[in-house]
Amino acid sequence: MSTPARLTSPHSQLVSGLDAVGQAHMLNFWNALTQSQRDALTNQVESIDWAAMPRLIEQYVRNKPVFALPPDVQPAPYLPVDPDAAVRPWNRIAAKAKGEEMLRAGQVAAFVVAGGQGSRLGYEGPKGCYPAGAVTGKPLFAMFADAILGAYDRYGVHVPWYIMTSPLNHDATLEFFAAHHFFGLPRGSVNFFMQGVMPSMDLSTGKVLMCGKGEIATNPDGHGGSLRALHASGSLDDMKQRGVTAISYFQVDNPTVNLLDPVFLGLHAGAGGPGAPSSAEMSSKMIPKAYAEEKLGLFCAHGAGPRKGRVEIVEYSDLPMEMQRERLPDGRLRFLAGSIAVHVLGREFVEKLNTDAAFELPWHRAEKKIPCIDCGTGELMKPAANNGVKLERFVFDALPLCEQSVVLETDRIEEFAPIKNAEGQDSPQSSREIQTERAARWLEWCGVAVPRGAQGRPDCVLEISARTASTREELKAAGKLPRAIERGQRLAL
Ligand code: UD2
Repeated sequence: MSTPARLTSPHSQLVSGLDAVGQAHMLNFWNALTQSQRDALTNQVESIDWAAMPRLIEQYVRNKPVFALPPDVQPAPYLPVDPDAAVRPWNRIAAKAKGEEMLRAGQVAAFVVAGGQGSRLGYEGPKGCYPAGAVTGKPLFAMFADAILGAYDRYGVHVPWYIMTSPLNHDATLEFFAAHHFFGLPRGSVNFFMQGVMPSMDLSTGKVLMCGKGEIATNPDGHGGSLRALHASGSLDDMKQRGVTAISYFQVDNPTVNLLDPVFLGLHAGAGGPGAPSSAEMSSKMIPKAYAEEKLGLFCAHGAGPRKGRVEIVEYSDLPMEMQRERLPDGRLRFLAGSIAVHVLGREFVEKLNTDAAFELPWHRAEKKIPCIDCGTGELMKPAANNGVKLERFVFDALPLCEQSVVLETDRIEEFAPIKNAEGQDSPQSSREIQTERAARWLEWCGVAVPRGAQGRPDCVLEISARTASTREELKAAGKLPRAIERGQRLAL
């Protein structure tokens, strides 16, 4: 990555540097600021790569870049959830054995991206603190900690956990972990680091917005910022010292994610897949989209061009709707594979990106309502309509840079119960229902009777901690199961 050109104090240099890029309005209230406010603003200004800003503003704020689809875009091939399927069968036993070997050897790290703003849910505070357990109301972070503790019980290794925060929620996240005694995890195996931020810009002028007289309005630079932040924070070096080769990446909003899945890890490492075994650089899980309009990124492949055959996730808003509605002769959606934002990143792959001077992920533009001050009067404004642009990078834009990439199908009920919205789809309520349905299926598979209502839905509320089991086989092995669940019962195992 190229070294960003940053401005340095003293004040006169800040003024001339910002003036040169048309952003001197940020210092309009300098004389009214206290010394500590001036220092804070100076630090903020110095942390931004101003040399890059005029080009970004021209490209993404004053203009709306048109998304370029991969040439001759095709649906990406994937390994089916059933390893014995007729198309692309694979060897589950070999993949699982390899993944378990990696876990036992301490070669796997867990990595959650938790720096987002979580504005859709309307929850104050870091999303990982949200009470998500269907029965226990456990916070999301505690549910992930359970999975890591479960891996210790099974493989005898403390899997190191890396948590990416942002300046919006870093301190609150650390306080939450401290208050909960790191959920029983050894302190030395939990690592926090902050992602970068980008200034938010005025939609019509491209001027940087100020959220106070001495503060720039910023937004986290997207989960794609993690690829740089893993390096800049020293986390990659730390992983290398620990012998980590595979980074298990997941989002903070999904309580049923199987975050240390040996089968997926083994496939990523080249075991059990079709063809010659060779380790992938970045792998992904997908679920079949429930309907054409479902808001999931879509696994596509380059059908032509220099990256022919490579995988790329195209965001649902970027793939034309008529393509999303295309059907195969058997009635299935042609672009079926939706992303649940679960990946394995090769540690060496992320290192390679960070040492490549030409590496840069694209920016994505989003129009937002951003509270800010009027830089003439200093008055605070709460916009009723979108007034600003925020720029973010997406981690999955690294996929087309991979020569080898595994896409594995999974079952929606097994590992996708995200909490994104306050109500309706992907809400706390829908997540509790999926957690219960998954637990019901596992229990029934183990021979436990589960009461179901008229529409076949479980007539009870169930939650299985990932410490108890992360698969139905582990649940059976855990034993001590009831013979039947009572109607209306709330049971956490
Ligand atoms: C994401 C995917 C979508 C689909 C879906 C599955 C994008 C753009 N879209 O949609 O294709 O796969 O997930 O659940 O990713 N985050 C940070 N820092 C940031 C921004 C986000 O850590 O600067 C984290 C955030 O805390 C969360 C995750 O990234 O864990 C997802 O972010 P989102 O809510 O912006 O993405 P979403 O749910 O719209």
